[in-house]
Amino acid sequence: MEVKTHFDKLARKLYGRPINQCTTQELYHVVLQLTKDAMTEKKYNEGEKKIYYISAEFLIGKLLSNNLINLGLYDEVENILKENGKSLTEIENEEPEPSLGNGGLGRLAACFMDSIATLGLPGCGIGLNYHYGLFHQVFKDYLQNAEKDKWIEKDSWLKKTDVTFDVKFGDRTLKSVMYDIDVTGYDSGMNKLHLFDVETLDESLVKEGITFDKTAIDKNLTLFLYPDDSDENGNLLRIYQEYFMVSNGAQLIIKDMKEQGYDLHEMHKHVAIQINDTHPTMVIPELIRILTQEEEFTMDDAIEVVSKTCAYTNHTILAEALETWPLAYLEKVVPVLVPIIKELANRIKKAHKDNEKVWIIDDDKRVHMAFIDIHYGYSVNGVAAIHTEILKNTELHDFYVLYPEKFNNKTNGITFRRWLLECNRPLAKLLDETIGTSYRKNADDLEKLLEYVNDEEVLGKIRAIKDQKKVELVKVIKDREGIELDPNSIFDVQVKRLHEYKRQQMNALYIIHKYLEIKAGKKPKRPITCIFGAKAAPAYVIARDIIHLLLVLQHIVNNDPEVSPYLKVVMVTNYNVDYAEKLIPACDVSEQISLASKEASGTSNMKFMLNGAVTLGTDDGANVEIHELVGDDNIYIFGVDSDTVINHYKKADYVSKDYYKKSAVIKEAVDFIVSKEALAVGHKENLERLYKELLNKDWFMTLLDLEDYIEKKDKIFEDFENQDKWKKMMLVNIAKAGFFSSDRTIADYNKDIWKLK
Ligand code: 26Q
Repeated sequence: MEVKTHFDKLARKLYGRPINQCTTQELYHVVLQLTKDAMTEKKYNEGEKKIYYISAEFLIGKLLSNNLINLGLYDEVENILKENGKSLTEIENEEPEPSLGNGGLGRLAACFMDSIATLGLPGCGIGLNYHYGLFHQVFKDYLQNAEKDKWIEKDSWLKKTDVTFDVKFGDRTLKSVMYDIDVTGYDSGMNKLHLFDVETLDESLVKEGITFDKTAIDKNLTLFLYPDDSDENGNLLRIYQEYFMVSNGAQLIIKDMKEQGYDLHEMHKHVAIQINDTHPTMVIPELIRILTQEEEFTMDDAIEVVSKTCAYTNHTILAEALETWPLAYLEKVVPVLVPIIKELANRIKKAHKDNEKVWIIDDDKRVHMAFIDIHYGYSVNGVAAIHTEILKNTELHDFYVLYPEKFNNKTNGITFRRWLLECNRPLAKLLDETIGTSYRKNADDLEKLLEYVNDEEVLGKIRAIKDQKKVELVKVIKDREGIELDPNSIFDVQVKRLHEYKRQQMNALYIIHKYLEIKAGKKPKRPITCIFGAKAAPAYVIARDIIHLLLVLQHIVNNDPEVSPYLKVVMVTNYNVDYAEKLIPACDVSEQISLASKEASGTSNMKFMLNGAVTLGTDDGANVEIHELVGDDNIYIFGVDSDTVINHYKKADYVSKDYYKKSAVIKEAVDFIVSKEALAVGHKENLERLYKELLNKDWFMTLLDLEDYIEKKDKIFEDFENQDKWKKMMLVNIAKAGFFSSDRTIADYNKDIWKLK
């Protein structure tokens, strides 16, 4: 049936009215149904071997527009709506966004789902159906508050299946329910995202904010996603969640294999399991348990086949973020796995008697989850070139010596469907008109744009699209935050989880520095708008203090009539995928300022580049590869390099106070945190704690790089005034972004690790 006819029929069927008489909310449900109907005509990808991507997080974002684009229906639906006086953008706003991820790792899993489907590879995601996701962020009294974030509605993308498994914990057995979300590929087949849930979940358990009874496991298991927070690591509930996820995953894999008539001894020929960080590590002992206890495998055979099936991705080099669980916790939650884990650990202990550093269970009886993955998996990958090198040379060096052949790099990528075609339609259209549409399937073709680096017309159009996107963002921020911005100012954006190593505090110190300069009469040539978006893990005290400082600065700067014409600060509320899609296309300067060696890859850096922002960053994570691709002239790099940082840690010789004492600029900026002006707005407790942290500890070396940062940032703002140069930088960044398509990343995973046909 023609889309238009179907659309009209659906509107009448669901609401008894033609399209032009439906409300926006009604139309959302009509378009949802229309899209779902179109998806029933798609086939699922099939093949001899399938990839199971297991992840505690899938930060999928809203799906309506994404699916319409992948199905090739977006323009048609948009036009039909327009003819009826309605707008697809308004309808998009009706869709709730699932917050099933913390940040990079979760969003990466979602981009990978899109690319696996697009490349026609048979695969699925396995995760959990958190009813309230991470949390919804609100600001009150210049502080972050966390609220539950309900996203599941009666009518949604979730499809309840009749697949169910028993999962046996130490103190109870829980029955699962499997929900599926169909993942459309761009102009290709579909795959499924399987999200497991418990039948007995009780949403009414949640009381004030995000507090709930932590002991009622059958009622709370899938209520919330855990924040990426080392302080709360000890919580048993996280282990319950992880085991529930992988036990369901393992049972599903065995069920699928049996249904296909495959021999379980040949699992590695039909299944590849990608373990997304250590969170799904227990899938290894769980599969071994099932094979030895229910399928009559010998331990040797089970270990062999599972080891040939499982591959591990590491996303962090922060030692404190690597999961190690007390054996006693595992004994309580998953006693069935403990004998297997002990057996796996004993084999390693025996084989490497003199090398305690590679033992799975340490002297404190903690189980190192990553070590299980490395010993009993066939591949270990980092997520950017420098990250993999640091893993090999430093963090996981002892393992690299044992298994050099297992280590490989897979530089992260992003799906261009969401991060270009969807969030920046005018830019996609310009590219279509200028270099043809082949870049949509073959991202490297973006390089064709380089031919236009001296073409005034194309350069002008790129600039005009950026300006249009800035105007659109100004409206969004006015509506959502009530803050008025100047679209002619420079938009400088730092959006990512709040973490000390990402150094939002360094950006804050720059703002203080600029504020003081303006107060002293030194005005920037063009107004500057500093935009932040970040959630802090609720138990991460200093991270919350940094948010507090940003909100205090927002108040002071924006309300100072001497300063606000030249400088504005906005911390957007509840930064999420939807906000990212609006912020990223509107950004001039992309802040990627982590302490060198600490950011495994970063992925927003790629999204910004693709949308024509210029990076101000350290040589860290994927910034290093961006730097290599665009060259020194099209990026602004500052700060000490990763070797220097690693050396400082080794020698423990970084003393932040030395930098504070040495530089009047640094001292002035840091002191402002506890100045009369700041304390008049903010809270003494938060501001003093942060001040002391910077002065006495500064574990992530903010003050070490601050002066260089100020200098480079002033330079990038100055260069913005040379628009002839700036427009070329924008173009080069877009043209060189092809490497960061997740289609390339997934093709690499497949070629080197999964080997699906
Ligand atoms: C661990 C234990 C208990 C509770 C939570 C966690 C936990 C949860 C989430 C630990 C870490 C995370 C998330 C990590 C993450 O997002 N890492 C980012 O991954 C991106 C994709 O590879 C990289 O680009 C980023 O550099 C990296 O920080």
